[in-house]
Amino acid sequence: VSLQMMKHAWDNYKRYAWGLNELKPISKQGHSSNLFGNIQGATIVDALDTLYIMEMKEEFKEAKEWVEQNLDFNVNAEISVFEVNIRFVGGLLSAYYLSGEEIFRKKAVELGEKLLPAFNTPTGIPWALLNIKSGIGRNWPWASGGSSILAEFGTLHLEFIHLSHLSGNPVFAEKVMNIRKVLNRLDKPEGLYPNYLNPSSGQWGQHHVSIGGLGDSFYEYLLKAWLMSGKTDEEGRKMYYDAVQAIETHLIRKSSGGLTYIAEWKGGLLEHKMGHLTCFAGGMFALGADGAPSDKTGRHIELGAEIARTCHESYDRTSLKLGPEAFRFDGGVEAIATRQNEKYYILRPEVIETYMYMWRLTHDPKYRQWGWEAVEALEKYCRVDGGYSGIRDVYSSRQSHDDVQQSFFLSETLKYLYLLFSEDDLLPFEHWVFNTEAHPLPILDKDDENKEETQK
Ligand code: DMJ
Repeated sequence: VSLQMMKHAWDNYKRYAWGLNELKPISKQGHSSNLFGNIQGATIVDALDTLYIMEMKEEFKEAKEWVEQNLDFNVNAEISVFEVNIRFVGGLLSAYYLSGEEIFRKKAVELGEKLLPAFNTPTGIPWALLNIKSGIGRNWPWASGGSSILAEFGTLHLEFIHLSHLSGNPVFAEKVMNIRKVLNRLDKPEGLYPNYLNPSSGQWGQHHVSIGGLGDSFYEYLLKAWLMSGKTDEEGRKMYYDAVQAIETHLIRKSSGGLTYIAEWKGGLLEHKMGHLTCFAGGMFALGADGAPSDKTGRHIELGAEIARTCHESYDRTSLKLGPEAFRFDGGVEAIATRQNEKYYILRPEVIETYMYMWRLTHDPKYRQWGWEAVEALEKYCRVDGGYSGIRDVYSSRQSHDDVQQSFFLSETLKYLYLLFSEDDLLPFEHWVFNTEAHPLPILDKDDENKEETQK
């Protein structure tokens, strides 16, 4: 089924928005997000590996030809360093590792080089935004006193390690290792990492902590950096398990109805709200269970299962059986959105991602069943003639489409669904880690390095 879904999403993108960043499936035209400046083709680059994995050979070939002929980084564009890294660099790296086609390696390294000026700050903590022509960077105007964002500068590590590996140029790895150094020098309130860090002073901004938006993939990349290093990156490992310990103590709570959730922390006060984005953490805890301090392994798997259940409840308690952007555990509600502006669903993957990890790690059939419920809801409410659309209010049965087919729907949501219903030996966890946009990157173990050394 996910293959048919991918075909529908791709064919319509190709028909109505080819070469543009994303598709507007209702108005049947291109959608351009300012996150990518005027770099074009986000959906193509994000979808390359999904096409490859699903063996959509013709489509992969057209996508590759588009990359060869049209993907151009010599543009005057202000881009989000994080978004371009996870979607474009990540997408190109995976396409290279899966297909072995040199063009993807070349483009990935070329783009990586364009991103380097973002690190020209007093601390080396990169800017959020960068003009890739002038090399001038700045931060989001809304971010606490000119801060950079934890989930943004903390989500470069996997791709940059691979860029150094593939280019032979250590500069990429040096940039991300320096980020860790800065973080390790700082005091962390209650062992937690605030979402904001000022790249000039090297001091935290507001003490807000989140495992959802603004924080999320920083934690994911600590764990995955360790896994991707063939479990040699002890620093990444320690930072991850220490952080999870602090999260468990200060952020994880159980509702009176017995649902485990991860709250947000604002200067010591809890906001009992969990974002859809936070739902990825179920899969992360389960993936990290194996390496946890020995008395903690069971607890990490259990946390993964509990978060998966809570996030499933957030879907099940809506009219459309698709989850809201954020749900709350206060004012008498549990796992329900109470604010109008938190009721939307934009084709996000995190809940299905967690089902996929839980399925692979436990083989409990309920995760496939929950994934199937999501497929049915997507087909019923998000599929339209011109592709797939997000929904403005998952509690209302009146149709209200947002008219955007997000590129991560093709790279993540559909890929994780496909993996959920495939055998475990398709992209096995022993050999691959997924970047935060679901782009698989191979584990670089010590043996590989040795082999390459002797080949040289
Ligand atoms: C994706 O771009 C990535 O998964 C990112 O980590 C968070 N936001 C979207 C999907 O929701």
